Amino acid sequence: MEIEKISAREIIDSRGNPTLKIYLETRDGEFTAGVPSGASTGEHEAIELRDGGDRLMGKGVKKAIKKIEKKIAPELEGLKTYDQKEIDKKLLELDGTENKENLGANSILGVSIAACKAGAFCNGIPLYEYIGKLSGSENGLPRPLFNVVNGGSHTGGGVDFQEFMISPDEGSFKSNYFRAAEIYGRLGNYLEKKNPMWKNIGDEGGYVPELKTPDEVLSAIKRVADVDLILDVAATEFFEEGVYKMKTGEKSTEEMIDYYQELTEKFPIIAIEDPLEENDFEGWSQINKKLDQMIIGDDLLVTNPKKIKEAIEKDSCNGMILKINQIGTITESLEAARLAKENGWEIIVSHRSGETTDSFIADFSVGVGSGFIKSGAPARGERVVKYNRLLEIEEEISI
Ligand code: 2PG
Ligand code: MG
Repeated sequence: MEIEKISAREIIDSRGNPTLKIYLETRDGEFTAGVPSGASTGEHEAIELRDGGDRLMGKGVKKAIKKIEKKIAPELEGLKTYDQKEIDKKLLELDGTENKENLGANSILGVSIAACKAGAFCNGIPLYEYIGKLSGSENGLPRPLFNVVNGGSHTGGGVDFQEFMISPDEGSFKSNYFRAAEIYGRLGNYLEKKNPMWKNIGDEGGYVPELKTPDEVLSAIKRVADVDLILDVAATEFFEEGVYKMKTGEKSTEEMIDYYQELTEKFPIIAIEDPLEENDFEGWSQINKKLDQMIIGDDLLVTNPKKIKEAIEKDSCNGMILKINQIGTITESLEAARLAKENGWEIIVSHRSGETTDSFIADFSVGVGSGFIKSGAPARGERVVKYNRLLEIEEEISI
């Protein structure tokens, strides 16, 4: 099955920003992909191509569409859809830059995902199974992490830490998902009683209560459920002039580490993502040594094999966030997963705060056999479409 035509259109994402939808046509059907976009993006992520200027606040993707239709399509049309490596290699060659600024990681990723879906179809197997074959991993259902309180740059004026996640551990994916939805509902009722405005939500569907400190948020969650907790601090977002500037005052790196230790003694926290800023590999090594919790690199690693190798050498973390749009192609994402696994790290496949209703990452997480997935709250269409797809996969796999 060959690629006959590739085109793209500008659509709107879950945050109201323009993004790309890609259409890849073959003789046997059309395959589409929606491209996600972050807010708390890492400095070293691959570059999204946006139009600039005034239209749509500079965020339009017409330039990216032009690159897809004029540069990428003519080179890829005629290639076999089952050759993901070859397709991704061609995309990298065409771009020719280190950070994908020429074609844009958004253009490249959309085409790479659509080709992957076509590849699964022409092999006559489910997408997760096909990704499993590409990655050489055993398929497995991930344990979900649900973001129930939003903060940082996913809110207007929320608490400093960006994400407060819960992760029921009751066995099946379905039981964890449904339990999380129940806790989410109970937490909403609890917060609403304190103040109806506190039930309002942020970019990833979690509540945004007007609480000042992470302790207060964690205490509120603890009031409604005894459940494992995960933080995404996204610390780079409030790191300024060598210190962490929070609403409650400033902290040095050492003080931040002590603060995390205190929090882990008070609450059942199993993992902390981006506890320190994205360039401080040494500070990360200290916290990784000091705490027993999983220390997860997101902005630190940006799903980039080079950064992952540096973190492995310095022992800066023991887990990584895997975001396909941080690096840009499926093949490179699989390489990142392979490196992490080889080193015994945990992998959390992740959505972005700006999402579409494409459920690709659900299949991707099962395919690479990641231990975890995070896709926001157990609420809002663009979040639950991934979790709901995992329900289907779980049922399919268990037959
Ligand atoms: C993160 C992500 C997703 P964003 O920091 O992990 O939750 O946020 O997409 O804004 O980078
Ligand atoms: Mg993060």
